[in-house]
Amino acid sequence: MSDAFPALPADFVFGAATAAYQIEGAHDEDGRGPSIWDTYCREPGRIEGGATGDVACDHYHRYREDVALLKELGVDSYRFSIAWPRVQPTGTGPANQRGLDFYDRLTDELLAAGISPAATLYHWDLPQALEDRGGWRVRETAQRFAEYAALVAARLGDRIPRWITLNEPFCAAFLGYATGRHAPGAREGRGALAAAHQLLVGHGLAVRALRAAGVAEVGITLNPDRLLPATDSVADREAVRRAETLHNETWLDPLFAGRYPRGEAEAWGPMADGSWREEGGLELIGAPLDFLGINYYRPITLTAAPHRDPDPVTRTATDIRVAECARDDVRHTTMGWPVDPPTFTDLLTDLTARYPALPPLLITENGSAEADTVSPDGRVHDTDRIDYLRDHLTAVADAIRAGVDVRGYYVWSLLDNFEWARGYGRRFGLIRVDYPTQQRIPKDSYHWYRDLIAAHHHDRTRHHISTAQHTGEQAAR
Ligand code: IFM
Repeated sequence: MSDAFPALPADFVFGAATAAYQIEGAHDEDGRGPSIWDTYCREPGRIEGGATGDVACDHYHRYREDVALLKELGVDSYRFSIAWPRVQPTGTGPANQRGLDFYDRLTDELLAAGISPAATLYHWDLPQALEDRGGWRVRETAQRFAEYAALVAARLGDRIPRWITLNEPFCAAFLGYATGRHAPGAREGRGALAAAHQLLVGHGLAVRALRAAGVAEVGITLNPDRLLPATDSVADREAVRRAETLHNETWLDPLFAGRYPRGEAEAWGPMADGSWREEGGLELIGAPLDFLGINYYRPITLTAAPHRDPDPVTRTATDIRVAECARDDVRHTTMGWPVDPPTFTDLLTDLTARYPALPPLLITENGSAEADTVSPDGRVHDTDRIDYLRDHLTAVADAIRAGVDVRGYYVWSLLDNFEWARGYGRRFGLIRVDYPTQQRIPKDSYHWYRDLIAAHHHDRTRHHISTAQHTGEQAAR
């Protein structure tokens, strides 16, 4: 491995990630039904610039070109998500085969390119018909999710080895049902806690369905946060404590410690009565997993926000937006997020210490939104993104050296895409997308990542050859 690149284990998996609603477009083709994001984007004032995912990167029609770019990049694995409303337009009933056909074609294209597919079942695009019946607040949605998982696995489970049930359920529950910053745009503390629980139950039921279908690997992707108090004051430390419950323990405790979060009574008061939980929930949620996916971008520095909102859940979820401090000691990306790679190592080592039952980790997202421009030479010289990726991969290598079991890393994202409430103004891609023409321009970071992967593969081959030679020589002796 060249000195310019972080040293990672020989069998480390390099990948790139995307999500259906952010790239596919084709919002009403081949029988796809509306999702909560189609509805939310049409509500005035929700999305910057009034953008929608109707066309996005037109990946639905251009997936062959995009897989060719992945092949050229040299990734071992590609993480994409499956749109539930393509498979079940109203969230129930038999599979819409035309919807599944798309993922069938994509999967075969990836396999033919030598790339291992990794599929996320839920990256936030709930069929609108299910939201109309209560959405993630109700148990029925968790049950429907498991049925959907079974339909998809029956068609694709023989060729997709790696399955992720949910992506960042924190966002689905608390941005979707508490702050209203994501679809479906609700602001209800109790509803958000119920959604958090039913998302986890849905995960547990989907794990069962995927295991029954015999798929190779099952996991979930969380976005645990590294939360830091702005000062040592009691108020700031309490703000961090409540945020710990909301962001981290709500997910990690039932999944990996067999308990509901200890801090919830203190954080949510009477709302923490758990009236929405059923018996046996913990057993279902805590089913053993093959890996935990971690999405990490930046630390959050918090100061206590003025408590205007009487609902402790919506208040804590909203506090993050109100109380997150900009820092003057580090650079910020165009998301306004501070760049502080050592906090990534801290997060990974801390999680490993706090949750002894954690399965192996995969970094399922990491990347940065930068103010990219096309230079007169026709290229995108995104040196800030290269620095970000190198420094975060180095942070992962440091965590591995400290004893954390990290098996792979997926860059977010392959393509510039629809960044939810921020519309198309934030660019995370290794590949620039010129939206009016849909032209793809690989950025300098794409070439950097390609070289890193090639160097790693080269070293791996050399290692195998020298090990084989060594073993051969020993046998000959
Ligand atoms: O674009 C999102 C992705 O959908 C989920 N994780 C964070 C990314 C950047 O905000």
